[in-house]
Amino acid sequence: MARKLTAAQATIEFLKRQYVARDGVERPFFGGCFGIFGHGNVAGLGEALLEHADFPYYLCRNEQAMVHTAIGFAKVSNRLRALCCTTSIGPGATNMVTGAATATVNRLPVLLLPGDIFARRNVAPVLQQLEGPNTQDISVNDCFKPVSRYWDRISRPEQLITSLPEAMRVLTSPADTGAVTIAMPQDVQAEAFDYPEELFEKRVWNIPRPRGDASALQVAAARIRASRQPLLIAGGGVIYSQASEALSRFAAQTGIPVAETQAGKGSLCYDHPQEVGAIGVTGTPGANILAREADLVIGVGTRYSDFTTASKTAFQNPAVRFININVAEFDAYKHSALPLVADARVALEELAAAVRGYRVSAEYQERITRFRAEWEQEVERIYNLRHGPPLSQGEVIGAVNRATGPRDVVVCAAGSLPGDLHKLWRTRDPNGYHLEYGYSCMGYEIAGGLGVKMADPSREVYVMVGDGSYLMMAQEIHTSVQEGCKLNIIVLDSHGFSSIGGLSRSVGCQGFGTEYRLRRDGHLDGEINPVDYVANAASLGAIAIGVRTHQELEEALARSRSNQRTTVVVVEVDPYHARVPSYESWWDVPVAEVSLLKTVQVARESYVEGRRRERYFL
Ligand SMILES: Cc1ncc(C[n+]2csc(CCOP(=O)(O)OP(=O)(O)O)c2C)c(N)n1
Repeated sequence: MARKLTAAQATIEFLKRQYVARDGVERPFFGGCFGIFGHGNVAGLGEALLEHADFPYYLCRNEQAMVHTAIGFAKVSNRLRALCCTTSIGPGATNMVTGAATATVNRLPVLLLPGDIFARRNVAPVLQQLEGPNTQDISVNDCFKPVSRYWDRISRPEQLITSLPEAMRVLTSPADTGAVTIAMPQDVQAEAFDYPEELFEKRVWNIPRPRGDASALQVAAARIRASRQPLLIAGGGVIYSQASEALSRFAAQTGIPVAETQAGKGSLCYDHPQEVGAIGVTGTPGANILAREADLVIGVGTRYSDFTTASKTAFQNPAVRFININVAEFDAYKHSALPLVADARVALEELAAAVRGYRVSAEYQERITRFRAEWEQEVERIYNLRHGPPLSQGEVIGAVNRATGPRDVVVCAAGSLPGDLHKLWRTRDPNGYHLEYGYSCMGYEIAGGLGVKMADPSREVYVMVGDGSYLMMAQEIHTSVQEGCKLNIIVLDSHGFSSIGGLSRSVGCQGFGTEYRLRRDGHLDGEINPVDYVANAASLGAIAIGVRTHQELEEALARSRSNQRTTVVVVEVDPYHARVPSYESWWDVPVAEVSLLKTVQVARESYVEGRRRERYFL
C-alpha cells in the first residue's frame, strides 16, 4: 500500500507517529512545530502543517529563539520529548545555526527543518540564495553541518524514507543526541510521491538504560573501597537519566560527598547531607576544597568542561584517579578514567550493591557536615545583605528563591547570574534549576523559559536575565502572551555586561567596552545610556513592574506569581559592589604576554602563576 503525499506532508505525518518509551512509560516524542514562514516553506511545510491540525504549529518571533524554546522544552523533559522548527531559506535558516550549536553542545534533541534552495536549480538564483561560482551543490544550510549530530538534504521526496528514521535514531540516542538538521529544498517540499504506508505506522523508540561492563564495575568498586577522600561530581547526565534517587541512596549509603556541575545542579536536593554544592569556577568552598584534595573522583554524566575542572586546576592530589559513568564513551574516557559506559541510574544502583559495607571515615563525614553548615551561613549572609539601592545581585537571587515553590524552575544562561545562581540557588527539584551553560548563549533565557513552560505548564517558571541578554532577545515575551504561557521574568539591570566588565578588569583591561554608555570625546565612557525595560516589556504585552528597594521587589514577586500573564520585574543591581565572590577556584583566560598597560602587566604575572597548577591526567 502506498500513500500519495507531498514530501512536507509525509514529514509531518511521520513525525506525528513517533513515540518514545523509557521505564515502561510511553509518550509521543514531538510536541509540535515552531516556525516562521517565508517563500522557502510557506507552500510546502506550511501547507502540511495547515492540513495536520493535530500536530500543533507555533508562531515565534525569531528563528534562533525558537530553537532555544525547543531546547528548553527538551531539557525540562529530560530529553524524552522534543519540538521541531521550520524556517524559510537563507536568513531564516541561518538564524537557527546558533540554536543548533546550543542544542548540540548541551546534548539536547531538536529537529530543524530549514527550507533550502531549489533542488531543480533551473530558476536559480532564487531570492536569498547564496550562489558560488565553484559549485552548485551547496547552500547556506551547509553551515549546519558542524553544529548538527545528523545532517541531511532531501533532494528527492523518497529520500525521506531513509532519512527520517535516521533522524529519530539520533534524536532519541542518550549518547548522540543534539541538533538534527534536515534541509528541505522548497520545490521538493511540494512534490508528491507514493510513500509506503508502513512509514506512517506508529513507532516506539526505546530509550535504553545501557549497563556498564561487569569487570569494569568490579574494578570501580575496588577503587572506591580503597579511597579515603572520594568525591562524586554530578553532571547533567544524572538529571536526564532521572537518577537523583539512585544518587541520593548511593551518597547516603557510602557517605561520599556530591558536588554538582551547572547541568547537574539539582541532582540532589540542596539540603541532602552529602550535597557539598557547586564545583569549579563557579563553585562553593566545600566542593572545591574537597575536589582539590580528592584521591578519587567519580564523575557521573559530566563532560568536564573548563568550568567544572577550573581549567584543569581543580584536582591537585598527585594520586587522584577518576571513574567516569557516562552513556557517551567520549566522556567516559576523559581524564584517563576507568570508564563505565552506562546509564547513570543503572550504574549507580549496581555500584551501590558492589560497594556495600563501604563508608567514608567519620572524620571525612565531619568535614562534609562542617562545610555544609558554613556554606549555609554564607548563603544567608549574601541573601540578606540589604545593600543599596541599587540592590546586590545576591540578595535579588535570595528574594526570588524565597518567592519560589519547590517545583518551580529557574531559567538562566549567560552573564554573571549563572555563576551566582550555581553557588546560591537552593534547588529542591531535579528539574528546578535550568541553566543553559554548555553554550552560555545570551538570549536563551526568555525563549528557553517559554519552552520549559510549554513542556510543563504545572510549574511556575522564573527567568532571571541580565539587561544585556534581555536586549539580545526579549521578543519571545510576545510569543508567551500569544500562547498563554505565563513566565515570571526578572531583569537585573546593571547597565551593561557586568560579568565581562569584571572579567575585563581581572585581566587588566579596565572594563573596556562593557558598559552601556554614550560616546564622549571618541570613547564609550560618557553618561549611562538608559533603557526603559518596563516600557519595553509592557510594549510586548507583559505586565511590567519596576522596583528599587528590597520590599518593592518582594511585593512585585508576589504579584508576579499570582498574575495569569507574563510578568516582568525590572530591578537595578549594583555592578561594582557587594558582588558574590568566587571561592577557591580559577579560570584560564589568557592575558596579553606583552602590553604597554601596567594593569595588564600585573594581571599577566598572576595569570602565569595560576597556570602553573593546570594538570594533565594521563
Ligand atoms: C550570544 C553571546 N554573545 C556574547 C557572549 C559573551 N558574554 C558572556 S556574558 C556577557 C554579558 C552579559 O550581560 P548581561 O546579560 O547584562 O549580564 P551581566 O554580565 O550584567 O550579569 C557577554 C557579552 C555570550 N555569552 N553570548
